[in-house]
This record gives sequence, C-alpha cells and structure tokens, in this order.
Amino acid sequence: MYDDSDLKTETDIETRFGVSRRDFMKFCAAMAATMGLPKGADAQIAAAITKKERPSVIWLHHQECTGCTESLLRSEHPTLDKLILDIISLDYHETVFAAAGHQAEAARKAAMAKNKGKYLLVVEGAIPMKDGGIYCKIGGQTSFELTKECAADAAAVVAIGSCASWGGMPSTPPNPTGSTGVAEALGRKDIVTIPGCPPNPYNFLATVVHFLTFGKLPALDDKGRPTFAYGRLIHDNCERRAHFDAGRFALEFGDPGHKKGYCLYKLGCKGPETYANCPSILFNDVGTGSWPVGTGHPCIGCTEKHIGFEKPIHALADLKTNPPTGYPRIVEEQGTGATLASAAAVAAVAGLAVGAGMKIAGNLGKSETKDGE
Ligand code: FSX
Ligand code: SF4
Ligand code: F3S
Repeated sequence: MYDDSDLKTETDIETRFGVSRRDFMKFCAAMAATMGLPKGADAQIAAAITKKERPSVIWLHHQECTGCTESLLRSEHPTLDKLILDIISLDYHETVFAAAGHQAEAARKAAMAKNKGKYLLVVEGAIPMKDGGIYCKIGGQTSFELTKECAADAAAVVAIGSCASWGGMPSTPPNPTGSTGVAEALGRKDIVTIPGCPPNPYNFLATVVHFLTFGKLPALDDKGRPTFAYGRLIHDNCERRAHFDAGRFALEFGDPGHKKGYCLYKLGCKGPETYANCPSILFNDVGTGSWPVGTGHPCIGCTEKHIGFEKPIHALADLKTNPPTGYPRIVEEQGTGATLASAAAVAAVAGLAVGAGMKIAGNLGKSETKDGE
C-alpha cells in the first residue's frame, strides 16, 4: 500500500527527473486517467516510478518512417520530455543510439543478457517476409531474424505503431515486400499492439507504466490493443458528433460547413468505424493538444487494419451506430419562430447535455445557410 511518506522529497524528484514535484504528480495523474484507473492509482504509479528499477527497453526499427519515435521523443511538454528516459532505460534504439555498427550490436546483446526475461522489446515498423525477408536488414540480420532473437527472452513484446501492429503503410496492397506485423511474423498471440500512425505517445507510456507499477500488462482486446485506449469508437467521443446527429456536414474542404466546424463524415471521416482515444487524449501534449478531426481533417482510421491506408479517403465510413431519429437539431432554422426558451426546453426534454443546450441558445439568432445539410 502506498504511503505518502514513501514518496521522494521535492529535491529528490527535481534532481532525478528534472521536473517539479507538482509536474511529476500531474504526469502520474495523467497516466492513471489515460488508463481509466481508480482513485489512488496515481500515487501507486508515483511510488513505482520513483522506487522501482527502470525497465530495460530494447527498441527495434524496421520498415517505417520513425514517426513513432518522433512523436514520443519530440514532445514539447516539459514533463513528458524529461520523464520518458527516466521511466525506461532505453538500452538499444537504432535511431537515437550514439553507438554504431558492431559497438551497437554488442550493446544490444549485453543488455539482453543482463536483463534476460525482464526487458521490454519494442518493435517499430513492419517486417518484410517475402523472399526470405531480404528487404530490410540490420547488422547483417533480416528484420524477422532480429525480432525473433530479441523476442525470445523478452518479458513482453510491444508493437508500436500501425506498421508493427499489422504492417501499416508498407503493407498497403500490392505489398511488394510481403510486409506484416510482429504478431503475424512471429506467429504469437501475446504481442501488445499500440496502432496509430503515429500512435499517441501517452498510450505507449501508459502501457509501460502499467507494466512497471502492477507487474503485468493492461487488459488487451482480441487484436492485442490495450482496451483503455482502443475500447471506444472515435465517433462516440468526437466534439463534432452533435453536428453528425443533426445532419450538419462539411461537403468540401473550406466550404462554410467546414469553416463552422461541422461533421467531416462526408469528407470521408473514418471515425465511425475506428477505435481509438484520439479525441479524449489528444496529441501534442495534454491540455494544449489537438487531434486530426479537431484541426479540420477527417480521421483516416490509421489505427485500423484495412481502413487506414487501404480504404480511400473519399469512401464513406461504415456506421456502427446510427443517428437517433428523435434527436433534436442543434440549430433551429431561421424564421421557424423558435425562441431561445423553446429551443432550450426541447433540449432539456430530450435529455441533451447542458453543452448541447447552450449551443442551441448560442446559435439562435445567427444567420444560417443550408450549407452542409
Ligand atoms: Fe511512421 Fe512508426 Fe506510421 Fe509506421 O509510426 S508514423 S509509418 S505507424 O511505424 O514510424
Ligand atoms: Fe466526428 Fe468524424 Fe464522427 Fe463526424 S464522422 S462526428 S467528424 S468522428
Ligand atoms: Fe489516426 Fe484517426 Fe486518430 S487518423 S490519429 S485514428 S483521429
């Protein structure tokens, strides 16, 4: 059980992590919130990070763009930026490693031997399987051989990004190099997948922090994805959902509906068939972040096999949930005689959220067009 006196002093935290105790606790609370853990978990996380040995991480790169690493290490949030390398011991990473050639390979083998059965193997990028796997080689080994060797003694294998999860962009038909994901290449069902191109760094970090704090991986779905991150449709958490339900769509980039922030479904948004927490966790750091739909671009379904990189952007998403037929429009048409009071009453009777009711009231009296309806 966590005891507050166990937590290192302010000076200890500042010295080790280079952030204030307040920022450190905010980070732990964000991790707990990301995973939907109950009250008190933030303190458990704080205790684990400050007291336990950092897990050794071996990080491999195959066919990819390095966006996963970029999104993790190019954070502008001071806490995240400083904490990543203090939570994990990154013992081998092909793109940020200072060592090269035989020296780098020797460091990998040494880290694996020292931490046998305890290290985390993180794989970024797809694995080409065609023609004996010759289309991607590192240190004289094919991606497949290297991954198999490193996975054999790992405590857990995490496939970060869509490429490592199922093949991602390199596996797009006609897939000339026979690219596939780690689970399929190794024929294993126990691989954690964190899809996304790139994936949200918080989902990766939360998975590692869960492993560190509780000694086991978080709950996974049948595709190996942590359910805390991939358990809900984007469409169900989207800030434009009220527009979808009310039938208000952007029809072209830059049209009046697009400028007003209407739903992007008719521009090909795949949010209705894509499972991810992008709208709630956001990118580019907690609190100040944005996400694709928030910036006006349709979701391309980058976390979903056969959607991201395969389904054309102009193709409409398959709806898993239909708009409710009795849902009141969020903006009354001009000249219908609706008053602020009557619109608010409709919202209240229909059980709409307070925010939606306020939206109605806020938009009444403004000149509306038929754009996007
Ligand atoms: Fe790139 Fe990672 Fe996409 Fe792939 O992210 S952002 S191509 S998922 O493996 O580097
Ligand atoms: Fe949001 Fe896309 Fe769903 Fe529209 S279709 S509500 S933009 S996720
Ligand atoms: Fe990818 Fe869609 Fe999220 S494109 S980043 S799953 S909003």
